[in-house]
Amino acid sequence: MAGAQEQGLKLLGAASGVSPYVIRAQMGLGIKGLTYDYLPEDTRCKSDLLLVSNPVHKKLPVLIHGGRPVCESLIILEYLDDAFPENGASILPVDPYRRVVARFWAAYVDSKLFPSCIGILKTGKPQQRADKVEETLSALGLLESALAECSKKGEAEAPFFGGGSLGLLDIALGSYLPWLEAIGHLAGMPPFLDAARTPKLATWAERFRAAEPVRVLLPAADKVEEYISTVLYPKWKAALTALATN
Ligand SMILES: N[C@@H](CCC(=O)N[C@@H](CS)C(=O)NCC(=O)O)C(=O)O
Repeated sequence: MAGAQEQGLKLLGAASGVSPYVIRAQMGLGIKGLTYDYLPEDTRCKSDLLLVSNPVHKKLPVLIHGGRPVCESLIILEYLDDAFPENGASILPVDPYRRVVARFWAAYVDSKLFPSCIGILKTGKPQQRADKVEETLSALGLLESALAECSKKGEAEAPFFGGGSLGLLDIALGSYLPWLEAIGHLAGMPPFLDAARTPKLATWAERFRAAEPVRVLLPAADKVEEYISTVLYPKWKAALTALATN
């Protein structure tokens, strides 16, 4: 489905292949049927192109369209909808109220769910860890109710947060699925999403993993576990040591 408009689409992504944010952008590009050049970055040694394209946060992903950079994964998804309205399904709902609801929960997933969940591994203190587990489960409980509400489509329940097809919130939350699995496993806990506590989310997660273009983009949980063990644990340890010595 290549067209003149998509000329020069480049995605600055992570070489690790496990970044939920980069995967979001890839899912959006897949939904829109767009072809692009993938430029893998080593986050320990950022390229000049990344630093010039995202001088504020210096983070991935960055979508470059016709030489102009678009930063932040959720903003990239919105941009793809606006820039390529004729391509594939719409990522954001068309209805203005449903759009803001999707944006609200996508922001909640980033600002509350994921920080709580990764926080479980960042602390060695049992009480702090228990608090983070509680916060994660409570956030998932709220998302379970949000799914029931968002996926209402007439009388029947639609399969995704976005209704009949994957939308912004599906991608925002779904990109973290391998991370939730990996964090739960590393913390020695039962899975966060289970049929008894969050039945709708558990069924949604199965559907999400099987959907195109998710199937080929979502990394296996053990790859994320390896990344946490070999890259993040040492990084957190170094940060704690630096804090203690300053
Ligand atoms: N809010 C950003 C988060 C992006 C983010 O954290 N990207 C990671 C991907 S690995 C990154 O670039 N990390 C490198 C760094 O923090 O220096 C988004 O949604 O795009």
